[in-house]
Amino acid sequence: MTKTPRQTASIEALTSKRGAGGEIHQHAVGQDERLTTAQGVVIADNQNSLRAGAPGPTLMEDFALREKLFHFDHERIPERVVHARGYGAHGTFTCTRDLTDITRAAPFASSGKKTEVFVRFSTVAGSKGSADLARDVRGFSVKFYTDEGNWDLVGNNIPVFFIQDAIKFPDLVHAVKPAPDRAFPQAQSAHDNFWDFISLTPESMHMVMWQMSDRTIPRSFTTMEGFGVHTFRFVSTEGVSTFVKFHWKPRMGLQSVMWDEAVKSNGADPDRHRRDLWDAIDRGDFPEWDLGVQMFDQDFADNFAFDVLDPTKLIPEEDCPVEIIGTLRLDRAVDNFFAETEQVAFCTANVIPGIDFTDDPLLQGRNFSYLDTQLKRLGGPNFTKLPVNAPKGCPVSNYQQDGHMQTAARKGRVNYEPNGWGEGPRAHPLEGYVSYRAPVTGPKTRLRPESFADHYSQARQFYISQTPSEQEHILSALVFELSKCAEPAIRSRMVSHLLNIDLGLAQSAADRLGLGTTPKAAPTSQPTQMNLAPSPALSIQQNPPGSFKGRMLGVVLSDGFDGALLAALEKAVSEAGGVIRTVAPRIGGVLCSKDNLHPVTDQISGAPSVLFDAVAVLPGVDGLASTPAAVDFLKDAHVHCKHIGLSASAAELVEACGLAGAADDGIHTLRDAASARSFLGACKGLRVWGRETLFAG
Ligand code: HDE
Repeated sequence: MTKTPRQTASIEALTSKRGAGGEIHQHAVGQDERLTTAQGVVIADNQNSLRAGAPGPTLMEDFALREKLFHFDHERIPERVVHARGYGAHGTFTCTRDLTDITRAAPFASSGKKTEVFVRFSTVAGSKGSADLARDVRGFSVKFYTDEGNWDLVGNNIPVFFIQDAIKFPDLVHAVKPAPDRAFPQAQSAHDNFWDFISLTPESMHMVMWQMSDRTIPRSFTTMEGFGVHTFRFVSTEGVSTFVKFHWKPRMGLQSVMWDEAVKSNGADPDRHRRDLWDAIDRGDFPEWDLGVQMFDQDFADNFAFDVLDPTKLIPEEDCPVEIIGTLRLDRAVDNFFAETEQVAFCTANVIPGIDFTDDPLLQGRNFSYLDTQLKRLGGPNFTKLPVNAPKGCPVSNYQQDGHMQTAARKGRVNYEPNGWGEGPRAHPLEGYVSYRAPVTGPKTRLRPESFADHYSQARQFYISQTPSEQEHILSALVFELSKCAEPAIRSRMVSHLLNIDLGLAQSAADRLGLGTTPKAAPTSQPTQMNLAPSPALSIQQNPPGSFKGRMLGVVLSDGFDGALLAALEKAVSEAGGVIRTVAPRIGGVLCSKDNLHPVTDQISGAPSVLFDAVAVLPGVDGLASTPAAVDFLKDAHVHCKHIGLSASAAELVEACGLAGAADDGIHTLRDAASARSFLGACKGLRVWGRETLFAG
C-alpha cells in the first residue's frame, strides 16, 4: 500500500533490528513500501555505502549512492527573480453571473459553471527563505484551467504599479533587492537604493502611498484583495470589446497587522502566512474571494480623468462599480510544494478566447518577460507538460516536439502542418483565439503619452481616503523607511514629492525626519487635482470583516484557571466560526482543577499575542505577573489595539503591565457565558483604533 508523506509513523510504532554490521534498520509497523532507485531497483541498505572492506575506500560502482547524491546535488532550480517566496493551493472558481453577452471567455459561460484553479500568493522583494511579514506588495496569481485553455490572471494585492513602462522594471527590481556589493538588506524597501530610485521616479508616488499603508502588511493571504492591475478587454463572440479591470474581494474582509506586529511576527513565525493558508484548508475552513469586474466602454475611458491604460492609476469603485461575477474557493493544499508551487509557471500572455490585452505598455512587456523567465527557471520549453502547468479542461494537440524533458510528443510520422496524410490537428478559424481588431496608427516613438503625466492626484486621493489612524500608519512607515536611508538628499527628495500629495503629510514627515529646511515641491508637468473625492473602498479600516470567521483567539491559562469560563469562550469562538488556541507556561498541559489536566496548543514564549487576532487572559493560581512572556503577551495585545478579554484573576498581570485602570471599548471583563459571547461579538470588528491615538498622543 502506498503511504503518503503525511502518514508518518509514531516513534512507538517503530520496530528496529540490528544488521550484521551493527547498523540499525528501523521500520514503522505496516511500512511495506519498498525503497528503490530511480531505475526501480529495490535498495537493500540505505544507511551504508558500498566500501572495499569496512574501513576501506568507497566503491565507484555504488550506483545507489551515486544516484542519490547526484539527484540531491541538482535539487535546486533558480528562484524567481521577483516573487520568489510564494505559497499555492488548488481550488475552484464558480461563475455566479452569465457574461456571454459581453465575453466568450469560458469560465463565465453560465452561472454555476465551475473551473479548476491554482493560486499562488507571494511577496515580491525577498528571496525564497525570507519572512512572510515583510513590508511588501503581495502577488496574487490565478491559473484558470478552462475548457478553452489556461488563463492566467497574474495580479497583485495593490491595484496600481510603481512604473508605467516595462523598460523600467529591471531598474526598479535592482533598486529594491539587496545591493549588489553587500547583498543586504533582504526583503526590505527601507534602504537607500530603493528610495533613491523611487525619489527619482515621480510616477511611483501613487503606488508608494499604497506600499506605505497597511496593505503591504496583510494579516494573511486570505484577508487581501487582489487586482489584475491593467485594463484588459472582454471580447464577445461578435468581436465586440468591453474594457475590464479584475478585482478579488476576500470574503474574510480586508485585514492587516500593525508594523510593530509585523516585525515581531517575523521573529515568532516567519512562515505565518503560509501556515495560515495551510491550516485553514486543513481544518476545512476554505478561504474564499469574490471575483469582481469593473466593465466600461471607450466612452467612459475617454471621459475618465486619467488614462485607463496607465497602470499607475485605478478607477475608483465609486466611479465604476465592481460587479461580482463569481467566487474563488481554495480547498486543496498541494501534495508537493516544489512540484506544484515552485514549478507553476504563470504568464500574462496566457489568455483564452474572450479575453484580450490592451496597449498598457507594462502589460505588453510582461507578456514577453513571463514566458522568457520560465525557460531559465524550469530549464527548457516543456514546462507546460508539468501537471500543474498543463491544461486540465481541454485537449492539447500540436506539432511541438523534442526539447529538454519531452514527455508527451505526438505519435506517428506526421509532425508538420499542412500535411497531405490527413492526420494531425488543424487551426480552426471559428473556435480559435482571434485577437481583438484594435486599430493601430501613429509613428514609432519612445515618447510617454501626455495622458500618463499626472503622478500625484491619485496618490493624494488614496491618502485622503484613509482614516486618521491609517494616515498615521502611512506617515510613520515613510518616516521609518526614510530614516533607514543614510543619504539625506534622498529623504529631502521624497519630501519634495510628498508636498505635491498632501501638505500635512509632507510637513509631518519633514518634521519627524528632522529635515531642517523643507525642500521645494518637486516640479510637475500637471498640477495635483485637489478636487478628487475620497474613495472609502480604498481604506482597510472602513471595510472591516464584520465577523470572527477564520480568525484566531489566543487564551492564556495557568494552573487552576476557570474551566467553565474557558468552555464558554470555546463555545463562543466556535459559534463565530473562529479558532481558539490555548497558551500556557507548559506545553504538557495546564491543570484546571487538581486532577484535571487540560491540553494546551502553545507554550507561552513561542506564542506571543502578535499571532492572534484577539486575546483573552484567564490565569489561575499563578497570576503570571512574574512571567515575562505573559507580560509581553498582554502589553503587546494592548499596544496593537486588540480586543482583550480579562478574567478577575488577571488583575495582577494587568497591573504588572502598567494597565491597571486602563479602560476602553476593547477591554472586556470575562465572567460567564454571556460576557464571553459579548466579547466575541466585539471581536468581529478589527481593532480598537481609538487606543492607538491615545498612545501616539
Ligand atoms: Fe511580474 N514578474 N513583472 N508583475 N509578477 C514575475 O515571472 C515582470 C508586474 C507578478 O506566482 C516574473 O515567473 C515585468 C505587475 C506576480 O509565479 C517575471 C513587469 C504585476 C508574479 C516578472 C512586471 C506583477 C510575478 C518572475 C513589468 C501585478 C509571481 C518569475 C513590465 C499585476 C508569479 C516569473 C508567480 C512574477 C516580470 C510587473 C505580478 C520576471 C517585466 C504590474 C504575481 O517574469
